[in-house]
Amino acid sequence: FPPARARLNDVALFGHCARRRRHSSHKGSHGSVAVIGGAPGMAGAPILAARTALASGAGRVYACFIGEAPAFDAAQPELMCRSAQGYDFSSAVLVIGPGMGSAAASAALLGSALGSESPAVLDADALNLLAAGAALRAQLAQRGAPCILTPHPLEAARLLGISAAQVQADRPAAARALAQQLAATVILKGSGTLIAARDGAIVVNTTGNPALATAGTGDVLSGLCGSLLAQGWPEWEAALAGVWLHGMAADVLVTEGAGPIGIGASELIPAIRTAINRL
Ligand code: NPW
Ligand code: AMP
Ligand code: MG
Repeated sequence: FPPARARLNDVALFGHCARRRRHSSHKGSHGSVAVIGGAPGMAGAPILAARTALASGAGRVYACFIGEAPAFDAAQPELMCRSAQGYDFSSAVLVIGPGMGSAAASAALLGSALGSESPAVLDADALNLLAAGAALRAQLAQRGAPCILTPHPLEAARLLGISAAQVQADRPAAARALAQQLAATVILKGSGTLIAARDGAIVVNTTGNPALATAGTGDVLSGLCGSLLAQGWPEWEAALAGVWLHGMAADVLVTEGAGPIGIGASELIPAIRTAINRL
């Protein structure tokens, strides 16, 4: 883990949040995460997020599908696969949006989830549904619970009603505007990911590389941020550390010669586990 070791010093900003596990701790001590997504054809997205949540330390993880739920995840039977319809959104940190689709049923589920007081990470189609729905945005702005939004530039553009090129032309302004308008910590993804707080504070992430430019890596990030929230990290630190660890995992894989070409999002997951245990 040689380059990571030096760069882990960067993490002093939020290292106080990483606690050793108490000897007597149990699964209930480490929080629960429910990932909500998985419209037909996109079941892989919530599975990636849910597997990441487990590998980064959450005590219990549910994968909740808009489409038909698989009986279980054969590669990771620890996951609990459920239908999103009728799920009790009050009992876990929510990661909403990976592969969720934009059908009316997805919008209704997002509204129900936002109606709970659970901390939430909103990603992918949850962001697209928010962009299309003023009532959902109003519901979000009224919530008191911790909330992290993880848009890529096009998702940020949809939310702001501008083009992705305009977002990219002034990334700090776009990230700050979203954080203020939607009352959340915003992770504006892409090379040099920005993390923006409601009060205007902004941080540029130093880890990560083009190995991450492949399908599913954003779903992994949302599961990681949800897992840190579930383990008691505050919203700001969970966003900073989630982005940093996600990029660090990709950097380690490249250092080991596994990339940048051809890394799959699922390969990040064990590398994230290693990075978080080092932390
Ligand atoms: P372009 O090509 O430059 O015009 P979408 P999505 C742009 C699920 N997934 N810098 C870029 O636009 C997700 O969870 C399911 C600049 C790109 O083509 C969602 O629910 C998977 N531009 C759903 O699919 C694995 C950038 O945005 C466009 C940028 C759709 O999500 C894959 C894509 O945006 C996927 O995660 C950057 N850094 N990054 C599964 N296995 O089930 C992105 N763009 O149209 O919102 O589509 O992000 O693929
Ligand atoms: P998504 O588009 O939602 O799948 O998210 C892609 C993830 O990969 C985000 O965390 C991006 O910040 C990251 N990513 C994509 N391309 C790059 C790049 N060239 N350098 C660093 N990170 C990247
Ligand atoms: Mg995405």
